[in-house]
Amino acid sequence: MKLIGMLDSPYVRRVAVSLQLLGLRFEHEALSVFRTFEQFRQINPVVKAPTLVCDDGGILLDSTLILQYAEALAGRSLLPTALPALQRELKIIGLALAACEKAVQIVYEHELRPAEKLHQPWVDRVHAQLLSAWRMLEEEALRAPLPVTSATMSQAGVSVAVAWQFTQQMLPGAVPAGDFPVLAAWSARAEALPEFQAAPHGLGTVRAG
Ligand SMILES: N[C@@H](CCC(=O)N[C@@H](CS)C(=O)NCC(=O)O)C(=O)O
Repeated sequence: MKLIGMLDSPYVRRVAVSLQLLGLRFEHEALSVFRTFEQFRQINPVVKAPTLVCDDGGILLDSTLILQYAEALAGRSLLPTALPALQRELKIIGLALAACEKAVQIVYEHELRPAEKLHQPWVDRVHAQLLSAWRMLEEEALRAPLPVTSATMSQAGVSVAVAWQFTQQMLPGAVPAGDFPVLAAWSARAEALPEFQAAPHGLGTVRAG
């Protein structure tokens, strides 16, 4: 199977790291939804990253749905089964995905919209939502540490780590690391894991494949 999309997308990176943690082999093609729109469109006319091209040639989109497929393929899950643990896990994933969405919205507002058309009240609203998501995640991480080894990393951990890295890289200063000391320290440990090192945020290709 082949993962399509750039590792500067937290959604693509989430899938790239998770596939490795699940022990699945895959190829990676770092196509951009912007710079290589036409090439991407040949694979998925909707041009959404990530796109997964399955071994039978069929395509899947949306990181969460791709991960559902990947877990069925691997015969194991990065989610806990016990209900209280699952509830906390899903809350953290939801917050991390909201943080990704809000950070992406701010990036698009600045990079895609002409400066004179930027609507500051909308940017302020989205920034406040972004900060709320990170505050809630910091509280969660303070309340009970998130696992941070290759053997224990769960989907919540993967999602928080890629969301944090994306926010810090793409919106420097928008979510000051000093205000989120638990997450900042935890993220550094997550990024040092081999599965993250093999798929660093940026323009490159997954090294593990
Ligand atoms: N909910 C989706 C979000 C994916 C998403 O928005 N990806 C961005 C790249 S970071 C994209 O495809 N942008 C191009 C577009 O929406 O037209 C997921 O989890 O995969």
